[in-house]
Parts: sequence; C-alpha cells; structure tokens
Amino acid sequence: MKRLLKFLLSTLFFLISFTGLNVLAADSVSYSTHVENIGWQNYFSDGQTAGTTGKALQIEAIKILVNNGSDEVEYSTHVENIGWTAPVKNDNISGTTGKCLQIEAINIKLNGSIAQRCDIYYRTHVADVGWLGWAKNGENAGTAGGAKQMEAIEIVLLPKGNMAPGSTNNAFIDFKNQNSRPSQSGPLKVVGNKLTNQAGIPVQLRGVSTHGLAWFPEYVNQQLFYELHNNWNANVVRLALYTAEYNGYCTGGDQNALKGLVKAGIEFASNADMYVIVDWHVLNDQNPMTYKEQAKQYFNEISSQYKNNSNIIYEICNEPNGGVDWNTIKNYALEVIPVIRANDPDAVIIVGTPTWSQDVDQAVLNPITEYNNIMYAFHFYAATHKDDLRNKLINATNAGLPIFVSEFGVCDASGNGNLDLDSANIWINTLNSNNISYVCWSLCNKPESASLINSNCKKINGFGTEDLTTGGQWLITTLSSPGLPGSSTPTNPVPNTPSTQPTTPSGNLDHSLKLVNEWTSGNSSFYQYDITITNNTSTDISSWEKTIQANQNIKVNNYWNCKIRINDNSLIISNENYNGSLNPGESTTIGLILESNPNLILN
Ligand code: IDC
Repeated sequence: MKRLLKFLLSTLFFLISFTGLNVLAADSVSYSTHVENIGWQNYFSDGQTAGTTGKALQIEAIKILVNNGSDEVEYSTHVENIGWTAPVKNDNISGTTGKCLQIEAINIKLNGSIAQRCDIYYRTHVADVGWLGWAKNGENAGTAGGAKQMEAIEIVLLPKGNMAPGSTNNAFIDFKNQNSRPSQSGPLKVVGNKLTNQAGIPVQLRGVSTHGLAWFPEYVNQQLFYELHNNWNANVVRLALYTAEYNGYCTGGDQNALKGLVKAGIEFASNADMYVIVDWHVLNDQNPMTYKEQAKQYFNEISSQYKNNSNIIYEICNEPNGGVDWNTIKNYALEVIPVIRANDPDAVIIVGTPTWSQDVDQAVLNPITEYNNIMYAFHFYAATHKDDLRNKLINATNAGLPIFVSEFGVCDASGNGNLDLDSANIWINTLNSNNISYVCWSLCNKPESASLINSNCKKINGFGTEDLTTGGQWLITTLSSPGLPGSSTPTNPVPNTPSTQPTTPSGNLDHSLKLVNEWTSGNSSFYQYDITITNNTSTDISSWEKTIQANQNIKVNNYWNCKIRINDNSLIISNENYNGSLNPGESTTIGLILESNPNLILN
C-alpha cells in the first residue's frame, strides 16, 4: 500500500513537473564560466552572477545556452594575446582553459525565432573598473586595450523592445581609443537661464561632490567614478579643492599633490563619461580676493591642460561669505574668467554668490554681461533652508539668471544635525521643474550627517546599499528618478515606459500588495509579499508589466509566477508566459521575498 502510494505520488510528481516544464517554461539563458583557480563553475541563469567579484580571479572561458539548447545563441570572446575568437554556438566553449589567458570582452547574440521575441542583455564585471553597463544583441561588453580581466558576467533575456535591466552606459571601454567613446558629455552652453547642449536642448546635470580633497583623497579613484556613473546614475562629479582649511591649497597644503588629485579626478570622470566641476572651494577665507592670484594660476594650469575636454565646468569661488558683497565677487570673477577663457573659450563657468552662495538676487541686479556661458552658484541645506530661500531661487530664475546648484545637503548647513528628506524632496522638485542642475555634498565617510558613506565603511569603491547612509541611499534614488521633464539627459537616460505596458491609461492595470510574512536574519529583514495584478481595463491583455516602488534599496531573495528586474528602488515585475493574458476583471497573484534593511515599504 505504502509502496503503491509512493509510486502514485512519484508518477504525479513526474507528470506535474513534466507538464510544468512544457507549459510553464519561459525563455531562459544559462551560462557557466571557467574561472582561474576554480575551473568550470555551475551553470547560472537569467541574470544571476557567474564568475566571482572581489577575488581578482579571471574568467578564461564561457559556455552559454538558451532554452536548454532548443534555441540558438552565438557568442565570441576577446582573449588576452589572441584577440577576438571565432564565434561559437550553444554551449560550446569560447575562450581557453589551462592557458591562464583572461577574457577581456564578449559579444552575444540570438539567432532564429528567439531573436524575434527576445533581446539578450549582458554586462561584465572588470578588474579595477567594476560592473560596466549592459550591452545587448551582439554589442561588445567588457574592455579592450587595458589588459583588464573580466571577472564576472550576468546575462538575461528580455521581451523584445523592453527597457534595459539597468544603465547601458560604458558597456564596452576601449582604453586604447578613448575617442571611440560615445560622447555623452559633449560641450555645453548657457542659453537664457538654462544649461543646454550645443543643439540648445536643456541639459540637467545631477551628481555628487567630493568632500575636501585634502581630507579624503581616497575617494578619487576610477572604479568609484565608474560606479557613480553606472550605478548611482550621476552625470557630474565635483572636485572640491579647499583654499584655506586643513592643509588648504593656499594655506600650506601640498599643491602638487592636490593638483594631482584634481587632474586624476578629471581623467576618471572623463573616462566614466561624466561632467566634472573644478571647484575652488573658498570658505573660511570668505573673500575670494584673498587668494585671487593663486586662483588665477590654478585655473590657468588646469584650463590649459584640459582645454580640449568638453566635460569640464569651472567653479571659481565656492561660497563667498563674511559680508563680502556681489561687487567684490564680480570684480574677482572679471579677473579669473579671462584667464580660463584664454585657454578654453567656451567652458561653462560658475560664479559664487554672496552669503555662502545664497544671494543670487544680488547677481540678478548686476549680472556678468562681459562673457557668455556664465552661471551663478546657489547652495542650500535642506534641514536649514526652506521656502524663503527657495523663493529667492525661483525669483532669480524667473528673472533670467542661469543658476547651478553646485552644492546642496540634505542635513543642516553645518553639515550635521538631522536629515530633512521631505524638505530635500521639495527642493529637488523645484530644481527639476526649473531645469536646474544639482550636486550633493559629500562623497565621504566622515562621521557627520552630510556624508553619503557610512562612517564604519572603509571601502573606497564597490559600495552596496548597506555601505551608504540614509542620505546616500536617498541620493541614489533621487538620481535614478526622472529629473527635468523633456530635457536631454546627457548620461543614463531614465528608464522608458516598457513597451509591454498596456496602452490603456495607467492605473487601470491595478496591483495590490499583501505582506504575508516577515522575519529577520543577521542584519537583514525579509519580507514576503503576495502581489495581485488585476486587469481593470475593458480589454484583454496578453502581457503585463508593473513597477513597484520601495522606500529603500532591495534585494530579491526569491520570487515565483513572474519575472523580476530591479532598478535601485524600483521593482519591475512582468508576467511569465503562462499568466500574461488577463481578461477584463481577471487577476493573477505572484509571490516575492525581498531582503532589505528594516522598515521596507512598497507601494
Ligand atoms: C564642511 C564639511 C566639514 C568640514 C567643513 C570645513 O562638511 O566636514 O569640516 O566643511 O569648514 C558648505 C561648504 C562645505 C561645508 C558644508 C557643511 O561649502 O565646505 O562642508 N557647507 O557645513 N556650505 C554650506 C554647508
């Protein structure tokens, strides 16, 4: 009897899994890598990471297959000392084994019917650089000419035309031929009160400021700058060179070392296709006239060396204060601007304004008309500055003054105190809707509220959510959200509405969330949700995609009945091929377990 039951059960199980495979299977890609010192790893699939990170181990060979070999995939690798190898297909080995040769780049494409319904996306993790952007359908991913080993790879199939799983910038870097980079940080100009590209289309720069370079030189590193661009969605980084404080450039600091950091920062930002602000960080010296001669020498050197870079913005005095009036600042500017202009006739130059770069109203009354491409600095700290200062900004913008928020903080003006994220969000909305660029203070782990990195985190790159402060996490969310509507975003375009989204008005494909379980393990909290998707439109749909927002970064621990992509705090859920069609009024429920910091909220 027992045996019979066992037999029946196993038959039933076989039938379920067999039919399940036939009915439930979605398009799927699996891949295995041959790793230095490890050999062939197990197969990973659909976006999982194959290879290793943080271990400095090279991938030497790879095998890829799609739908267990029933569809065709073709791939070629670029191998050290060999170059591009002949393409192979369906689980054949590309690369070498036993020769200790690293793979540096790869391209992968689909053939046949699957190429009609899917895009194949892939991204690589490269030594010294970290994760690059996503390439697709035969584009190259990885590096060339830099002798950099590929250490990990992720591959995923998406319905044709869907948006990429993440940033597509810098999927492939050719170190020998930097000019082959698509120039996303091309020359800018100022038109009326707006920063624009050469075609006159408004551009919005959004990014991060270093802390003082003399305090925190370690955060000027190539991998971090790639990360800022690829993972944080920043398209600008500001290099803050203090003039007076703590071994300041004009008060005993090692000028060559400091200039070296600035130049390295310019190179790293350029490699990562970001704009870079060269900031002369006047603060305790109050009056920019104090070190005017040093400023002229400094800007002369930098602008002559980088006159051909189109991605440099000069900020000639961070925050005049101590009662220094606009006339004084303007006179200073009229001496420094021509020094830069002599080398670089078009670069955008940001001029500080009185009272820690708040009194833009004074510049409105007497702007610099002698030169074009001039902008005016406006700085705020969200926990200190509210409507009054915001009105000053709005009035100056409306009066036609081109304003650049070259520094803001989400804490109070001391760089400490509580964060005020509600206030920060109001500010960001104002900036976005007025085409104003902004840069957040500051990229360091100093134990103060303004810092974006946790003080106990000693890394200098490779930051995960857990390494960032609340302010740091807020910043990534903010930079990853749409900025200025209708502007040309020079880097990291905001994800488009996926093509599979029904064309019915949004809101008609409804979802409801039910937290069914919650537990903690170690430092992580786990949240299990049932998410019910309901077709509340009047038409049949054959596929669906829903974006759900979380209040913090999340990791997917497990999921079922759906496909999942993550874009920072956005969770993009789409149907499997068996639950895509929903008649009007019909629902389907999917399951999901998320790992996050405590207090996760989805909506
Ligand atoms: C602060 C730093 C702090 C440092 C101090 C030096 O956060 O660690 O000790 O400078 O004076 C600004 C300035 C910026 C300030 C920041 C916070 O541009 O240099 O950084 N702030 O006080 N303007 C308003 C606020």
